[in-house]
Amino acid sequence: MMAMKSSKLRTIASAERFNAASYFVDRHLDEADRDRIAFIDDRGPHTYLDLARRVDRAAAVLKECGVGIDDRVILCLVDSINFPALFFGALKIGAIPVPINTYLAAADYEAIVRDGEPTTIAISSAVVAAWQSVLSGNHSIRSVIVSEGSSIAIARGWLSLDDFVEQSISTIDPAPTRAGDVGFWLYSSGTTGQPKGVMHRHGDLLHAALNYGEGVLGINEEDRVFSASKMFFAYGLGNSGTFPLHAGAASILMPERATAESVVRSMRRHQPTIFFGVPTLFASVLAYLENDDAPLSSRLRICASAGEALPAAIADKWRARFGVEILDGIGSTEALHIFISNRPGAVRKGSSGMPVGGYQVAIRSEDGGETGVDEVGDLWVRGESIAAGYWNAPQATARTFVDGWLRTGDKYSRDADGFYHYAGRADDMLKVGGIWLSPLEVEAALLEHPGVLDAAVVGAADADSLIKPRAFVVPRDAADAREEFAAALKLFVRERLAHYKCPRWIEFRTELPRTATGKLRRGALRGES
Ligand code: 3UK
Repeated sequence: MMAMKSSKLRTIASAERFNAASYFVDRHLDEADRDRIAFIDDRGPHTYLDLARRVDRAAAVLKECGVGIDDRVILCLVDSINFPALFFGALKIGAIPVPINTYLAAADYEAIVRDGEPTTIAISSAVVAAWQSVLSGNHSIRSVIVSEGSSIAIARGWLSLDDFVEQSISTIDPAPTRAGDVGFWLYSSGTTGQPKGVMHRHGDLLHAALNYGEGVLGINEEDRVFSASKMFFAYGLGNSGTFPLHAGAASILMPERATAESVVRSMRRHQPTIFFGVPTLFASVLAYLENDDAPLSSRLRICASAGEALPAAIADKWRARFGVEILDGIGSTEALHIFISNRPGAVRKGSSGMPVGGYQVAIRSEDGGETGVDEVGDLWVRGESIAAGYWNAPQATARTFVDGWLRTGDKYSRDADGFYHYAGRADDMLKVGGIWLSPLEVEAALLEHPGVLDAAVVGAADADSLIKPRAFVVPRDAADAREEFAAALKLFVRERLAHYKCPRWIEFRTELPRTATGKLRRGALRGES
């Protein structure tokens, strides 16, 4: 299976006809591979043969819905075998799968549908309620597929994927796509806070798997990987999907939300060799197991972290407790995956590591020249997995994708030994638990409360040096500046926005620092202790 050399694969991924479903799934249909385990989910293990059949059935369902080449298919799915089935099923017929976050609110889904104009959506039963109001309005969606649970589907006249899986169908021929054809989108709210469809090519999936999955982690057939980050994130899509499929390894999928409890349970049960997380999760697992000495997985050989900077103290504690180092690396939805990373056995704590093979990295000063040692500048990256651009946003595309380079929006410095160090964002966006958070969105939610006159949100470090949202609120009635009102406001935000967007701390002020022109001075609030 691994006989083909990387250099040959790189050529395939850049020139010839290439359909990601043929490569990642159907390539494993020879006798030596097909009975190996590809995924383990709540229903048990699924072989590579089973995966290929499910991909073909998902492709057949999509065709039945009238989905054709370049039609967008939104996937709002919890992690299970049905995710790769629909993702690769859509890619196989030349349609554009668009995985989206299952934790968003109805208004977010509505904005994405308006922007991307999908003809079909596939949703998990767990998110049906959030989609209800979107589907009752005006939209481009002609068909709804429910991933699991046929009774919900029957009641609403939707299709049930599980019912199709029981039927036998003939194999589906892959659409004659090329590596450079756009294959899928991922919505990201980086930079502006407005979600934008990041358009990736079929070949980008293979490049990320070669560069990081194989090049840095050396994932192989013996590995069993587990990612706490879900497949609808670029991070999880590589970790749980394309990396193990590239290597012929097995991948553990967990439908529940990743909490310390669910992650520990899953690791102890399935014994992964590689674990992917975000700093917040590593910290919460350490806290959760404070009085529990049992191992997580006796086979664990590598842990990887991304999404936000990994504080050295968490890496130290993790290594002392589990005997495995955490490799911090920076990636982005636009780059598809990690492009600067620490290497096994050569970790520089507190740094993001060194450029991953296949990527060129530059730190530029204001005048566009490259910065010197230890000097902070703007991080740019170039490489073959980088997106083709944003859907329907030419100005944002022109700002971010310049002369083949991607502007990350991150501030970075490089030390004398060549290690890269994160130095914050160039904009006001926050990464909380590895996920984008726009302060403006949380401020807008707070301002919807009739008792709030003014509000500002900035990032503040918690006891683990991890950034969480901190809100400053000017109450309409000064007598409201009390703990009860703060608790009520948190509840108010939690009802409107995804759970991770709720402020960790709310503090009351009589006014907020603003410039002469009325612009909020977030910098001043960031410095407040
Ligand atoms: C920040 C980091 C410091 C940074 C991602 C791995 O996070 C991912 O993608 P997003 O589009 O966000 C990208 C932004 O997140 N960031 C990510 N990793 C680190 N900052 N240290 C890190 N290790 O601001 C970056 O621009 O959500 C991560 C793989 C695929 C991904 N999409």
